Amino acid sequence: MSFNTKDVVLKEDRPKTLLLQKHSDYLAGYGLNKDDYEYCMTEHIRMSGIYWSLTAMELMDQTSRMPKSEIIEFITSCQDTESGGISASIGHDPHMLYTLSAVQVLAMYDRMDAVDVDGIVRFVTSLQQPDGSFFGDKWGEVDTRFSFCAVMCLSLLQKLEAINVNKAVDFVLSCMNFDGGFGSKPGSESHAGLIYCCVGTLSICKRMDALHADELAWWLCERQLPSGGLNGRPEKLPDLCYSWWVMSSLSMLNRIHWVDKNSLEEFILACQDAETGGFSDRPGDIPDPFHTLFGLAGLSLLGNSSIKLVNPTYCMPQETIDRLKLEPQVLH
Ligand code: GRG
Ligand code: ZN
Repeated sequence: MSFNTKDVVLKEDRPKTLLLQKHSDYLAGYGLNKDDYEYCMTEHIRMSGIYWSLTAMELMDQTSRMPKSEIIEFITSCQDTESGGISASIGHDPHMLYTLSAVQVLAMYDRMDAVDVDGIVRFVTSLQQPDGSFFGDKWGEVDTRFSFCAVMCLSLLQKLEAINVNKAVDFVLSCMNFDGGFGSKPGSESHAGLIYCCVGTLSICKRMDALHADELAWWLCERQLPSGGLNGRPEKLPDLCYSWWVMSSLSMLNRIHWVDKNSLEEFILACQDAETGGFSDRPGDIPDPFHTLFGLAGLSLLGNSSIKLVNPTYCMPQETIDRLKLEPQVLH
């Protein structure tokens, strides 16, 4: 029997240095033409798109290139007066995911006054269930992503006590698997993206003691492939965004050195588009703002000094987390 590892091969002519100016130009130009095909096709995730772009610009110290007043006005228009929640775009339904993205953006801009904060707290608390889990919106899908969005959102508003934190933690712990990892709900397969959400929830709720740190970190570092890139679960291809989901989790676990940093850095740099700027999921693919943020944030975690320090729990600049006096827990 033979095993065929799913992986990519890095080409000799790949980008090997960080193309910061190109990435800043790429994000500054994104959405300037509102009729652009890609821009139209991403309307349903616009609020998160703004969070990805603004955070990436913050990490590059290029925030002034983003249209601040237009963004704040957009967020205000996306809040639903009835439920208090925030939607991805004007006229869309409010959802936990976009409520979090909006709050993250307002936290970075220090403009929480632009929304009805009590409304947001009402929306998030209304979605907690008797078992401690959270719905994403009124339609009732349960996922550990929404637990994370809820606690991150409320902590940024300094209102974490508005929910039952103990029950929120109990639900997340009920999603822990035999391998130390976590899935989207009890019994679901471990997945690096959801591990980030669950470890992040425990970090904000200061319950990192409940993790099986060595087992979990072992599963996470096994995500590294010969190319240096990381996959999200066994037998899958590497994808740049796992440089965030896996490395931020390892960073909260204080075990980032369990991964080979040099080969991961080479993989991340190879995911840059040297012509258009921006990062893609794998070398040679089309770039997007989502992978651009996680490429830069991943390099920040690896210690790249030309990028600002990112907070591994919040995926926001450390300086914003310090200004808000938040102290998410990390293992020592
Ligand atoms: C503040 C950064 C931040 C996030 C907010 C929404 C959220 C909280 C986290 C999402 C975590 C997550 C589930 C990430 C995974 C994204 C992804 C690449 C999904 C694709 O999954 P599969 O299984 O792909 O289709 P693979 O890589 O397994 O083939
Ligand atoms: Zn990805």
